[in-house]
Amino acid sequence: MDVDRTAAAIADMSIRGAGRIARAGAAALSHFADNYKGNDLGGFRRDLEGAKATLLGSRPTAVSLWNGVQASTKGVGGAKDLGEAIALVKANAAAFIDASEKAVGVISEIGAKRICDGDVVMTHCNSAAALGPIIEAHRQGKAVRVYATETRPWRQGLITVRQLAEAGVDTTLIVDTAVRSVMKRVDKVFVGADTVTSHGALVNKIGTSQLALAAHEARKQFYCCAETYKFSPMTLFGDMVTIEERDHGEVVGRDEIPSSVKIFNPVFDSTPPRYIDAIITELGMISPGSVYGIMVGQLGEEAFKVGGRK
Ligand code: RUB
Repeated sequence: MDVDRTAAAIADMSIRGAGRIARAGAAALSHFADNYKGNDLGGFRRDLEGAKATLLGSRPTAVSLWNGVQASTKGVGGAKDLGEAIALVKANAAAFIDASEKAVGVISEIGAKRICDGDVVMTHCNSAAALGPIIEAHRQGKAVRVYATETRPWRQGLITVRQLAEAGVDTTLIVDTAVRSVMKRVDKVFVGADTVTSHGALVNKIGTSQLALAAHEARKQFYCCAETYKFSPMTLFGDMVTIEERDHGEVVGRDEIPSSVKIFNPVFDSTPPRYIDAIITELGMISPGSVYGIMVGQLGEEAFKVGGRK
């Protein structure tokens, strides 16, 4: 799909979920490179910047999209000619998509080991990375039962319960307001991530922090499943994560309530690291405090030299 259509599909959420939007962004840049009609390298680089900006303007919170776009365009500045630049974007994008898909497989294997026979797991929204371990544990023959939240207002929980049911997992749908009450029946919480900050905070679907608080209060384990391309390099340098606010029409019809009532529809929230037992990544199970070291390793020392930040 081309860049404009991909950006529109991400914005209207026909493509959603941090991993999927990152792969869609990479695929759109590959399509852009493959179909480039110009004939000079300078023009390609300029148009590529425009394509990146279009994609990044679609949704603000998931850093996975930014990391996918950066990974797909790495090295273009050093390309000798147009052909090399085009080939580079296509190869980078394909490598990113492949690594992203494999990462979910590794997270599934690692996460499944944290699920014991007979465990009851709660999950929120719809996350491929969080469902992977549950489905893998079930595939391994462990008896696992799941409580999945509805996830207002988009009701991504319905996608989750369909996927779990299709995989044969014993699944119960609950409304979001039932989280604290149901937590006493639960052993572990598994959720995904849109962004993980350098100090290990988790930015994920609105309501995630309520699950974390309820799990903490009930002394239940809380796991975040996140590929490392959901780690935000910008947060290392002090930037805040932008929490997306979406249209009030997603919450309630305007004519259903008095016109004087305002509607606030933030779609992500932040869970402090102290409520997270571990982050399950493709590099292994880590503490929230280890995120900083992994990001520094991935960025390289150059980024931290005074004036070195691009
Ligand atoms: C989706 C959401 C998911 C993460 C991780 O929000 O919060 O938990 O994106 O998903 P939305 P995955 O529906 O608003 O995009 O593990 O699939 O990347």
